[in-house]
Amino acid sequence: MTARDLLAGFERYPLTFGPSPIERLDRLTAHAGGKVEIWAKREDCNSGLAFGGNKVRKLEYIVPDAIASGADTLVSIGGVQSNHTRQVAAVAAKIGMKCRLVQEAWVPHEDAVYDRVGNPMLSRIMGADVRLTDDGFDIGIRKSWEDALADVEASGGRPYGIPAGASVHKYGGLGFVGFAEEVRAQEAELGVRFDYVVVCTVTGSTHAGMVAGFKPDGRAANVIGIDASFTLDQTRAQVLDIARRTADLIGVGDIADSDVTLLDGYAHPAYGVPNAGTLAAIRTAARTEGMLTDPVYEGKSMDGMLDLIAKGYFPAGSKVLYAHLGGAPALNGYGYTFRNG
Ligand code: 5PA
Repeated sequence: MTARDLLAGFERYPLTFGPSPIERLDRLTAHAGGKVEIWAKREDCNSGLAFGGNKVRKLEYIVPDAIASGADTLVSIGGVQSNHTRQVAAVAAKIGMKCRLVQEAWVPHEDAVYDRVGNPMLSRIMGADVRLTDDGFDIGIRKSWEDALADVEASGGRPYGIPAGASVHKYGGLGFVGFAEEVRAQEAELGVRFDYVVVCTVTGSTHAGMVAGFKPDGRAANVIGIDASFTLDQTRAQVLDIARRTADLIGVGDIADSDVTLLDGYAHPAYGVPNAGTLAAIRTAARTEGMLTDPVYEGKSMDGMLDLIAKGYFPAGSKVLYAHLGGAPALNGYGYTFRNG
């Protein structure tokens, strides 16, 4: 089976530059002891749409359905500094739709300007109707989002709903099946084979898409999810569910519980709140590679990867591919934390 066959039956609306680059992180590799090679696949620069990120890749397979539905407004949801909602705002602008965003109070934050900078600011600039609510963190289907859909409809609009992280959407997992296909093609070009992929997991469809996409070559369980939700059981159940539905869609057979590797220990003390390990990892990646990661997601998966390397989780000689999923705009909401660098 050629890699591209997995998504042959699905329409894709191009929003990315093409395959995202893969690079070897030599200084980070040396910093981490040199026994394990660290590479990165840069979803954080996958598109010219408002800094890109993992949601742009997912939305490529959702936009055709949105257009076919006759909708005129994309309606989505996330925390105040959601990267996902910023990417939905960018995509709405790009395809000429309106955008209504619910930004829930998922994170207890310190910075007074938290809701004025970074992602919500970018979404406002792109014309989205940004509404803040007081509801707390939850990756499931939210009443505030259903209310927003009803509200758009009541005011004469034609809403198209995209749930948190575009995850619990029938096509939410397809984008990261495409990631797996790209990796296989790039491995052939580069003459390398990655033993592990490290990914930050919260609403689940990034990880789930990879599980389905790597299932045919036996690498599903080598996708190492680092939980950043701090609601591990709910996230694990959601990853499994999306992986199974996505595997069904693309016809790659059954997903076993053991195909999902989701590790605990790096999300504390709460979703969106960095711990000392998160901050150290952010500074390490920035100071060795000039690569920016954020306190909510990628800093946590970077911490997880570096800690696992230090503990000998990956056998010596392994090639580890860090999936950099974006998120740096949220750094602006953490100015106090980084006031001294
Ligand atoms: C996000 C998600 P999943 O939600 O698909 O598991 O991806 C986790 C993730 N890295 C990893 C970055 C930079 C992310 O933005 N962000 C959400 C958001 O609202 O931004 C969906 C939670």
